[in-house]
Amino acid sequence: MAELPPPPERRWWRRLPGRLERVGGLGAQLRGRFRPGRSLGEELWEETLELLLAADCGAVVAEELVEALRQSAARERWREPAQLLEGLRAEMARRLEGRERGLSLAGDPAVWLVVGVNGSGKTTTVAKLAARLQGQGTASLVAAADTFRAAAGEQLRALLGPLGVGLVAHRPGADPAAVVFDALAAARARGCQVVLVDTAGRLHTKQNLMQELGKVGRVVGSQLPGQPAEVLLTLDAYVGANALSQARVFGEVAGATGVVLTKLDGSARGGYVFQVESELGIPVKLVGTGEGPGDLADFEVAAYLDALLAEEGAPAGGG
Ligand SMILES: Nc1nc2c(ncn2[C@@H]2O[C@H](COP(=O)(O)OP(=O)(O)OP(=O)(O)O)[C@@H](O)[C@H]2O)c(=O)[nH]1
Ligand SMILES: [Mg+2]
Repeated sequence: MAELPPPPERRWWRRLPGRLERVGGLGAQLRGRFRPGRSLGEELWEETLELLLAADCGAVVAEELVEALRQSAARERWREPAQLLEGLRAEMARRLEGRERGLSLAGDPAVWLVVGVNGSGKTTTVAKLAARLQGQGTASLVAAADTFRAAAGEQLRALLGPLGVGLVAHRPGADPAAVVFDALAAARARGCQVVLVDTAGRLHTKQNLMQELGKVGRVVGSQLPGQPAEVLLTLDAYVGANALSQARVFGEVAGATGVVLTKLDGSARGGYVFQVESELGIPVKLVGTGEGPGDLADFEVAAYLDALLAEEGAPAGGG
């Protein structure tokens, strides 16, 4: 019997010891600036803006947050800088809350497409999702639709083998749409509830990308109206802002419904979630915190803001 991954820990940042210094750093630094007795003036707004920029919130979001804070301070007649931290948290929460972050299981089966630039963590995420679904007692099947990279099928076989999750793969160079077609038929025959589709990241041109993803999407839609239920865009947190424009192309072409922020364990981009959501307009649904099958967690707004604005480092205790 395959060994199941450990249950995902609710508070994902606690699995990143020493990695999210800047996450904790922002809270500590804001507290340093919001000292009792300081006047709520230009200097303080400038400093707040700089800290938000340094935390990777992105210029647009950082300016909007400071502007909202400035207006709240005037409207509510705040006198004490300590009130700003509460106000900033509320503004941040307002931006992040109310977005659908759950993964849709609608469909018979539900099809989840995983797309993204090369090396961003697509194949690993597919395996993590298969492990998670299996842990929940949901049968899934994986379609190896990255036929572009010769070793992609082998990589999936190695990751899925220990889990005992089924894989549909064709020869390298085969038509990805044909792989998906076969996988859908196999999933229905076996009564699988979810089909996970791994796609290629290394495509030469946007034209090529459009054609290939378009064809995969058409096959899914014609076989199963209303599908795919999810199109998940993997985004490497480590590469930061440089990756966003490239990722946006994938997201737009594929019609992404959610972002998987991968490799968060290797980066310390505290405010990056704001930048991602504002630049891509797609909610972050999952975070990748390692290479193992269990290293995938739901993105939770309250937990994230707790960590981001914590007094120092990642908060200890609690579960
Ligand atoms: N530390 C860490 N490594 C990760 C994470 N997700 C993926 N990786 C690693 O990143 C590398 C690339 O991951 P893949 O899943 O192969 O990426 P991909 O998008 O499928 O790559 P291509 O198919 O070549 O486009 C691998 O070494 C993974 O183990 C994560 O959340 N944390
Ligand atoms: Mg891959």
